[in-house]
Amino acid sequence: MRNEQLAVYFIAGTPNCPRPIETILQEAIAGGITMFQFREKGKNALTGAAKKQTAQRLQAICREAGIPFIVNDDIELAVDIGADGVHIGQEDEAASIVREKLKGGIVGVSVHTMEEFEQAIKDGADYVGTGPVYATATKTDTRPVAGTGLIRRMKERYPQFPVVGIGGITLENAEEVIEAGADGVSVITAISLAENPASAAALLQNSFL
Ligand code: FQP
Ligand code: MG
Repeated sequence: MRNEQLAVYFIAGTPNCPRPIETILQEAIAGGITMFQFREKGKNALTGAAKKQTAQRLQAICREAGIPFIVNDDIELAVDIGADGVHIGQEDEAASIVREKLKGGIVGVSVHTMEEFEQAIKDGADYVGTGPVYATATKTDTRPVAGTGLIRRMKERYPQFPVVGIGGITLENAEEVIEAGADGVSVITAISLAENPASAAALLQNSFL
């Protein structure tokens, strides 16, 4: 993958979307998102065949648009449908094992410290997501709010390694995350709950100007 593909990284599952997730993804793509992660979890999340069918519809939309389709946590599903990659956290399967299962695919890892970051690099991660940069309501089992300091130190030490910020990122604070050195911003609700997901995505792109 290229670092530029992390620029505006949209994450969503059906529970995050007040309208059909396919529609919101299409609008987000029209606004200029560069990557998509299917994160189907929490209350009312789809499972089994319904989850797989939705994943395949979203995968087709991403393929058509030429953006990577990443699956959160569910490595089996990612392998089954031939996703472009997976995203795993510290509590999920090890990156080295995932890399083996998903031959040639993108492996993203969540990190919260410089130590976890360096381990992820050793394990062969393609990019890392770090946060929560700001307070978030979407995920309850989070680490303490990190601010932009860790991103700054990570990119000072490994300038070329792809890093995306996550957690509480909005149209207002996205620029701060990019200014700290992140290759991109990852958001759920800033796009999924926006009145106009396309313009929200476009405004997030503007953080790079
Ligand atoms: N960073 C990113 C990304 N995506 C994520 N899903 C996470 C971090 C969080 O396993 P994890 O991953 O800690 O929690 P969950 O599985 O509930 O999302 F870099 F892609 F922006
Ligand atoms: Mg996870």
